[in-house]
Amino acid sequence: MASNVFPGPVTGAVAHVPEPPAHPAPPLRMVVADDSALSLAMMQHLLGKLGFNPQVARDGASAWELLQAEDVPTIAILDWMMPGMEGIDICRRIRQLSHQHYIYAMLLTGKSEKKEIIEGLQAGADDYMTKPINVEELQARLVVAQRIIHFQEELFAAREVLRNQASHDYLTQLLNRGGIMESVQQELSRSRRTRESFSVILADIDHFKQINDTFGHLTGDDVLFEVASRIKICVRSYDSVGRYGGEEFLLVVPGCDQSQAFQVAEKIRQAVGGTPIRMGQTQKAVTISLGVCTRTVETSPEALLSAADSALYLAKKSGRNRTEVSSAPAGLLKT
Ligand code: GH3
Ligand code: MG
Ligand code: MG
Repeated sequence: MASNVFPGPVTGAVAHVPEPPAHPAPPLRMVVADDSALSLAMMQHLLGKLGFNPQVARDGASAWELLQAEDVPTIAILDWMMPGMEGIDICRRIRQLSHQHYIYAMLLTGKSEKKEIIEGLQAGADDYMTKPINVEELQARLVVAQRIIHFQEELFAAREVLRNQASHDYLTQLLNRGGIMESVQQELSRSRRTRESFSVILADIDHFKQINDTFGHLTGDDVLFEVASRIKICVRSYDSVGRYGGEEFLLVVPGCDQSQAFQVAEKIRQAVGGTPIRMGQTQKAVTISLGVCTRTVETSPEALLSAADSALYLAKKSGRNRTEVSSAPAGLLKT
């Protein structure tokens, strides 16, 4: 049902609208929806004066479409009564969206009964304004909205930092053991669905203890960082690299069969060993040994890792600075 509430005169003279701050924060993306062209034009005008540049919608469905855009709007000012999807329905839908991005929903309506206000807030509106629009009230409420949004954004950013810290290794900035094992698990599930093969590569720096013993632990740390950086530039964006242990690295290379994974491993071996690494006043070649294992039939992460570890052990035993490919445990992996 279309709203027949005339927006009425704007109270709080437009001439009194305070100037936007001299150095405004980046403008928030905003959607305003109203089926009354007059109300919409008035809101657009007022919001423009307050420094906003809203996207407008003449019905609920169009507003909902705008709210689902990739560049999600942060504030939605919604008329309650609109044909098709009402503002209150949009509030309910907004609250069902994932909380990657918070949309601050304001209902703007001629409905001013207590029970209506309660219903609107219960549907998920963060704020409730009644028509006719009072420009000073609108501005004050937008200041509240911005304060909450700013706080939300800080919380989301802090959560992202914590998530990143929980899955990454501080020294090398690679995934940590938990992070890379999650990638193994995910890739295993994906390859079960797609029947596509994928490989893991376990790599271990040769005689790393000697580097620590000769140049000290801090230089050892620098070498770890440099080796990690060289490994990273050898892989594609959809490969995962993690620090599996002290001087051991684990790579997950989706879509790679055994010979392709062997080539990746050899590329890494050459990138690490091909150019000496600075250690204090001198520089020295550092080599790495690698074990490759390819998933071709049902297996577990443990079996996969254990097979890659056996291949790595063989590479160490056969003289280091080399890549060996897994000879799979019987019945688990086909080579
Ligand atoms: P191999 O060729 O058989 O792999 O010999 P290796 O010396 O590399 O292996 P070993 O396991 O004997 O020694 C690994 C060393 O790595 C011992 C440990 O102190 C060192 N290490 C582990 N984590 C770190 C770290 O975060 N920083 C530094 N500097 N050293 C580390
Ligand atoms: Mg080692
Ligand atoms: Mg080791």
